[in-house]
Amino acid sequence: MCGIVGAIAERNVVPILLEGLRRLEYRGYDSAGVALLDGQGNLQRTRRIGKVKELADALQDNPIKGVTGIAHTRWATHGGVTEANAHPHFSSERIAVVHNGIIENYESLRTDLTTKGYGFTSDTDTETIAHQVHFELDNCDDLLTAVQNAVKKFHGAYGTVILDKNDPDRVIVARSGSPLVIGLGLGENFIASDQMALFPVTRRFMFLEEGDVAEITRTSIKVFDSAGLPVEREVKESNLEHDAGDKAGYRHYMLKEIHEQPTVIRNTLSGRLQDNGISANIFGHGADELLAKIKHVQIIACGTSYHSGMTARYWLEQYANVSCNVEIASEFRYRKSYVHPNSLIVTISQSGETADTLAALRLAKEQGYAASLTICNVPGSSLVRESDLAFMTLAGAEIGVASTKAFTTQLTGFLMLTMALGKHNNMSQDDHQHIIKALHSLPAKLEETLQLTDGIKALAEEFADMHHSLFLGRGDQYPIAMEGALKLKEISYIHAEAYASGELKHGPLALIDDEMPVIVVAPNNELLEKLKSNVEEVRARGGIMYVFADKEANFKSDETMRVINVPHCESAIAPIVYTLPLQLLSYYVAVIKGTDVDQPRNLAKSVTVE
Ligand code: HGA
Repeated sequence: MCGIVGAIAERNVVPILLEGLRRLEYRGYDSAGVALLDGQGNLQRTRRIGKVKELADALQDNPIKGVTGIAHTRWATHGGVTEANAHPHFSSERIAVVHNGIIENYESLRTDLTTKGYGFTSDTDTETIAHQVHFELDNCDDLLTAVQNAVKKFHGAYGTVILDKNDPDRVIVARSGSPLVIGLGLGENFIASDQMALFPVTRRFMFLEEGDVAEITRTSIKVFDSAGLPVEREVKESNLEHDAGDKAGYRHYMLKEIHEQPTVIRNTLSGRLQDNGISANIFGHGADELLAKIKHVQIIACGTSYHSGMTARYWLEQYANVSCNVEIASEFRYRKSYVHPNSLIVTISQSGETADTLAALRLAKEQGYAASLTICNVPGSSLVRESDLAFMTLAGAEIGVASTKAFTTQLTGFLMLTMALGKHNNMSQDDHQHIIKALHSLPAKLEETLQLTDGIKALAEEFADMHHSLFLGRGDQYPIAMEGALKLKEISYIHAEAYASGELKHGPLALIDDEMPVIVVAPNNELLEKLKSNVEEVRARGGIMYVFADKEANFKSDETMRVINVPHCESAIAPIVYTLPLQLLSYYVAVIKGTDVDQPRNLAKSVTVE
């Protein structure tokens, strides 16, 4: 989503800001801009609709320089995609602001500020920040105090960086609900919405906490908490890898990431899965004692991560004998829910910054859960910092907006969590051994599954002209069907719905005709016969089916059904194995349709607004 980069230095910061924006650009955005203070107290700005390249080209044609600057990539929430709505926003050519988040009470603030004589030049909520700070500044004459006073008026979420042309030796940053990190340099300091933006200039970071306001100069950082009291925030060294520039010869990041799955799952298992199981400390210090009390699991997530939680519910109840609920974070956070005794709250997020999931975790922490655990791909992210326990998926940087390897590593983590909880809840030895064996076989099984690529490419040709599709699965393959449908929607823009196949006759059968392809995931499990009956129901109504099936399931291709045999695997890992062909199908359909696979329209990665 929105990316923020800021710098205060002695050198020209434009290259640092542009490189920072480039490093965040894979997340998807619609416009970009930069504002700079030069040594002579001049405030200048350049903004462009489109990619960072448009902004970089504009800056090359009409260079501006500065030693202090803020830059932004925007994913519009309030106000259309126009240059006037792109950040940074100004108040009277004096105050400059970039912002990630939503100021929910912007309408009343705007009315109030307009009455006070501030002229608005954009439709954004963000512009109210600039004018409110300006107004406060006129009353107190100190930028830090002005920002501290201004943020008290904001409802909603913000990560914001503010410059004052008349106070060029410092920038003020504030954070509530949206991520912001300060990067420490030598005689220069930096700000970003994600540490990755700053890796070329520093590896030392200070993560701001909720409600913090900080004053940053070239040589100092002073942080104040929400009560305005000075606080120390720890400085951490980051050893995260990030090379967004490298597609390793693949045409898209998404394809690279699909093919990386055997390796990243091997990494995720390595040192964690032993011959006789796992040690609970892979979830963090003291995990075994915390997990020993757990009798119920509440999973909270959004999008693809929600589907991994849905899958985990089948495992936790079947193998670990703990009850489990799964809920979408944006629903959970706005309703009163019942907290079961001895409940573990589990959040799932690739970025660890998903706004709704983070808000749901914060709410849950006030509700009496026994402990919190996050399954996350980014060390040091807000969810990791704010949870009691964390399982780090070692998927590496995921650049494609449509999640692939983050999903399958999350599922891998859930199988290990199933063992850790099952240990305290009478999990059978057979089930324990089955999961261990299944996990050991997983990377090789995924390598074998990727060999299906050519068959799937051919199949994708038949899909590209379709406008709708139906995905069917039963049991733990139902969430995999949901994930398959989501992938197709996200990157090929084909309408796709997923149903638990037992639901067909309760409505969706009415949709079946030869223009509605039906994709079925059918491993050889105890629900196979039931699934076969559902397939016959579709066939009887003239539907065209594409069945991903275990060879031993005995599906045969004919004029109404194309069968793609997926390698036989242990049942515990079947949801992970069957995910890959569906990812490949979406990918090749999107390539044939010519969509922007890595940055699909209207979407963004790391969903930091609610
Ligand atoms: N509300 C602001 C910023 C949006 C944002 O943070 N997107 O990720 C705007 O619409 O410009």
